[in-house]
Amino acid sequence: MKRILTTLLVLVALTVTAQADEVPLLGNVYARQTTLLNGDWNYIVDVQEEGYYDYRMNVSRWGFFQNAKPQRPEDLIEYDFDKAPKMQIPSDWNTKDEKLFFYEGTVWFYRKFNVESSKLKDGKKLLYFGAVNYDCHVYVNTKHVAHHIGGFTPFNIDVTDQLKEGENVVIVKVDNKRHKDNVPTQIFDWWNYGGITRDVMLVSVAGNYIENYKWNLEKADAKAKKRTITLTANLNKAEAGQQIEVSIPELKLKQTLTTDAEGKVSSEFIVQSSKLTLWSPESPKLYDVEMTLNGETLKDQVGFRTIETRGKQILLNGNPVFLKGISIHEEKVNGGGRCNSINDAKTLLSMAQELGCNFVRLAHYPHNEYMVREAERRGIMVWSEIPVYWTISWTNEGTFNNAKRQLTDMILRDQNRANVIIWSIANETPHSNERDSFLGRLAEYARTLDNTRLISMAMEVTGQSNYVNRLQDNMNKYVDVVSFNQYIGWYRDVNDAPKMKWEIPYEKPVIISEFGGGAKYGYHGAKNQRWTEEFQENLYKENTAMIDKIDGLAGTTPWILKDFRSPRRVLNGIQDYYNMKGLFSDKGEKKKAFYVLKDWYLSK
Ligand code: GCB
Repeated sequence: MKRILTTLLVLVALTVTAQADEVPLLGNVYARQTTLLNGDWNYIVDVQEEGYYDYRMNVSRWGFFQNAKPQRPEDLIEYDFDKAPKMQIPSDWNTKDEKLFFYEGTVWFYRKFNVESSKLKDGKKLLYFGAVNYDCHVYVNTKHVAHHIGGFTPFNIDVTDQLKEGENVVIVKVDNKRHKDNVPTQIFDWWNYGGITRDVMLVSVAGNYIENYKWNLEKADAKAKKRTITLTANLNKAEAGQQIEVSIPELKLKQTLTTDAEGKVSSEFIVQSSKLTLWSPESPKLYDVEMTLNGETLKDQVGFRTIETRGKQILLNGNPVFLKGISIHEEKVNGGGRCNSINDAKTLLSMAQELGCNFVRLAHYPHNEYMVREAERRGIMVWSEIPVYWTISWTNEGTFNNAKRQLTDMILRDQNRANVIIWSIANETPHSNERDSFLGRLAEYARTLDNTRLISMAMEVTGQSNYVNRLQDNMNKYVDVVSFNQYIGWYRDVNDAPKMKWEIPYEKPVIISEFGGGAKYGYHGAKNQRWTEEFQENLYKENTAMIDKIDGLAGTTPWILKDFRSPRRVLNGIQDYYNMKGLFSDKGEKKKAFYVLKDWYLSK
């Protein structure tokens, strides 16, 4: 009893004195001083969440996060992290433990790490998670430090006061159960990979640090002799009078900026047009940029380009560009599993480049930062998207806030990537006033965060009669680019693509954000035989010919680069829980349709 009391007192004292909070997202985390906490973590599968709720379903004070150990022989403690199996983090449990292949529920993760006393003296320590799918509670040395929802965006927690010299323990309860009010909602056509799916890091920052910043090249007339680069940046604190030295050495630009009362700076840099190499797929030029605060320098590599629309055209650096794209899920080749490394990014992007792409749609959620940065280095433009997918709970304010938070963190993480040209706010959502209001607010909010990029969403074809397809969507006024998915030749109108006409009554560029059909690699037959490579090949021939005639076509991202796992795809012998619409098989073999799209892109 005495011991319990003492523990309680200590707990109370800790809650009073030590603060731990999720803090606004750090930009450019990989350039900071970090210690990776990847590697082996112990895990406990907790089907009934007994590590969190007591047997009356109240949140238990004695949950697994206490990391309790028997102190006396007679003590009863029915879990032991140190004896639990290990899993390599980052990863997804579905492909790491075969018993968990279909599992959707709670898994606890645990690891110890050491902190040297010298490291605790100055500054702050932030615990950074690249992504955890979907809902997680984080505990440091038994203290609850964060509850985060949303499976594809990063978050960071100030754990400075929780850490101690020597051994520290972090425990994460991860729950990927589907819920109607979540984003995404209960149903979606991809594998619900659970776990700590991206890098985990302990980040050391000074007490005052540059939290985030945004570089941008102002639009200008093609003949402009000078160009303006803008920078805004903010500290973690609203502190005036702090000096930030900023430079782009290659352009010989240098300024010392002083923070205002909100801890912000903003400035303009004027550069001769002839000296500036713009970022483009042909020349993905990145400049080193440096920002120094109190002797500590934060470096990044930033590209300068403009993206805008003019009538039905998309203009990159003032010139019309055709987006030769492909949709991609964040899934590894050869058996699936979440991508989480630079090598995974290289594999998928090389496949896209073999196809002749200059553009990728990173569907249906923000992909990891390696992917976006690797695409930027290779000159591949990006459509980045949040998982507002299908039947979202449009009237639920919590759902809206969740979507808004995911949108915010997607933008805050990638706002300096020159290759990201489109923020997409939704995919194939059913029309209603409630949905228009939800998405309208989201689009307007996205513009307040970033008015330098294009906003779009994947719409659907609404009406057709006598082979005339019509796109009508009240969201047309909110988007810069009208994008829609269509499955002529697969879900509808097999053989009729050649007869189809399109009416898109908006003076905006058009992207066909999806088309395609399934085929099993190596399965051959007549072109009207479903699932054969020939069927898919013919579908691609007919679809590319059809969409070529669409007025204002500015690009396309067919569905999809490679076959991917989906629990909705149950046809034995053909699908076996894979969506087979890939141009590559899961093993990376090219199907016949690959060459059709490649040739079409070559002609563009
Ligand atoms: C769609 C969805 C995508 C699906 C695809 C399909 O329209 O946007 O997530 O996977 O169709 O294969 O049916």
